[in-house]
Amino acid sequence: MGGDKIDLYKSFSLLFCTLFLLFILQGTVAAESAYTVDYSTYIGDRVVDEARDVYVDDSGYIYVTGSTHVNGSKDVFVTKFNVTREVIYHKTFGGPGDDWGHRIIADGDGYAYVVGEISHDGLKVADAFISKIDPSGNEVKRIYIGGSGYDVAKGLAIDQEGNFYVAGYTISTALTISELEGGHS
Ligand SMILES: [Ca+2]
Repeated sequence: MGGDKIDLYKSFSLLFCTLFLLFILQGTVAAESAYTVDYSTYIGDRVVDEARDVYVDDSGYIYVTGSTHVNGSKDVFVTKFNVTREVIYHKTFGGPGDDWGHRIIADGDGYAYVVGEISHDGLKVADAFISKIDPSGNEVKRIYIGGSGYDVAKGLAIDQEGNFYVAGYTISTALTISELEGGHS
């Protein structure tokens, strides 16, 4: 991963995401002609990668998630930037199939929480998941939510008491919740 790599084919989504974020941060845009780009970068390599969500915490750290190619399949990625746009960490994880991070948020202590879909344990269809990433980029917890069908989490929120709310969709008739034991990447 290199913050200064240039690959026009795969980075459009992240570029759009970044630009959108920076428009909001500037907060002084009066007209379309006044838009300026404060910063843009690329994440990934020479295959199609896609950023799906971006979040800025109260300290100005920026968190991005989506999907990137790793060893022949798509994996979830989580990238954190500091206020000067330096990469704090870039981590990937997932199963043998195609995996996605769809939504990311962070708490006041710098922990990031990402939801999406992961095909794990040889499953041909994905389960929804929620992962907790510590401030250094280590995945400290992953919980699967799924059944026999395709399950995906696309929305995430935390209330003031630390309760998590996950939204998504499923074609399973019953859902179970299980925590990944060890093997965090
Ligand atoms: Ca994968």
